[in-house]
Amino acid sequence: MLNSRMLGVAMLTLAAGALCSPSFGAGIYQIIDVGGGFAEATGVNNALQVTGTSGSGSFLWQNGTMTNLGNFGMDHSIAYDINDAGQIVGICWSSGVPTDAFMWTDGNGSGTAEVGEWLHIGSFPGSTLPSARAFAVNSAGQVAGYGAVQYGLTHGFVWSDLNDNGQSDAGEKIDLGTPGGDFCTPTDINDAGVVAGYGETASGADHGFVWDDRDGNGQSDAGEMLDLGLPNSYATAIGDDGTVAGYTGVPNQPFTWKDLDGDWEADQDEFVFLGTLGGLYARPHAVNKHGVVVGWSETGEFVEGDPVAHGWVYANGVMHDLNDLIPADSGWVIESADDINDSGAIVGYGTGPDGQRHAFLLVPEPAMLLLLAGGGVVGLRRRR
Ligand SMILES: [Ca+2]
Ligand SMILES: [Ca+2]
Ligand SMILES: [Ca+2]
Ligand SMILES: [Ca+2]
Repeated sequence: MLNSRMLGVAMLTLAAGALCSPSFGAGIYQIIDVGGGFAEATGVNNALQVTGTSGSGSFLWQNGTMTNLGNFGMDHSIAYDINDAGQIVGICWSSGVPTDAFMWTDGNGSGTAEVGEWLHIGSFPGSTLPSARAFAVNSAGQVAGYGAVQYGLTHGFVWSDLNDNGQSDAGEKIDLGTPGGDFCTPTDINDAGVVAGYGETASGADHGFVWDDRDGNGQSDAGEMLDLGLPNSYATAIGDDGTVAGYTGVPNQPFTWKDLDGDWEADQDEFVFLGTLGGLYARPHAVNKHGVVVGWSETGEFVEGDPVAHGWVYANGVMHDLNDLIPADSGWVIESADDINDSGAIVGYGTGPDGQRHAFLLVPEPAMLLLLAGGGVVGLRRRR
């Protein structure tokens, strides 16, 4: 006889089996080809607009169509992020011109980039090396990046168009400085304006950090940049729930951290180490408001001496190889997951059925939504 507990286990096993069985649509993510041309998708927002870069420049993908946005007044560009308003940020450059950070806003709603719709953020007033980079934009239009102050010294910044004139003006950057050394690289900013990143400490080590304008004065003050304390570490993403994702370099360990006790200190028991897909190296790239993380990992396998890498999603304490969660006959190999939105849609790049690099969008089946929201499905079984 099954007792009630055993029955519960049996039912959960059934639920887990249903998620992975061929009868369940042969996978729990639908995979959409965003485009080829050596494309990589780096950002997806809650409206399922996707940005990234292909051989011909930055792109916006929406409603099944990839549109080339060009390079925002320069010869080359890389798009890194898109917010819920469809604003895209990244970097652009031409030979002989310092790399600059751009933000594009589709002012006329055409879905294409016209002159006057992009701005270059630039470095700090008085910088002797006017180069800047932007890596993330939140729903309020706050951009996280860094600017060169002089050769060999970069400061992190949070920029926003405070006077709403469509240009970057003096006084619109919060200068985050550095963690004590010569560089600071903010990598992400959440909708509360909290920044994750990494930089050099006074002793010359690389440390992951979190920055928050805790007193709300629009400036970076003492105590507002929190060193995560892990040696040789890099924070790469922050979710709207405050979950920070990052990794340590040697030995490589991807992690999450969240200030569970709210004391603005990185306590040891607040770190979760995520492991890898079996290889030596893994990196998280994004985390959504539910604390679900996506990234890249070596699998431990090698092809012609080169390590094989797959994209993954980490939810409810388990790192899943995304290749186990798509239809088995899709013809795709998912090599990296670069962003995830709040409903669990994931973008990145992989090898498509034609053997070329393509950008992809994974849209979760309803059961996956339930899992990612922590809504009662506890057992998601690996198929191998
Ligand atoms: Ca336009
Ligand atoms: Ca302005
Ligand atoms: Ca402050
Ligand atoms: Ca704490």
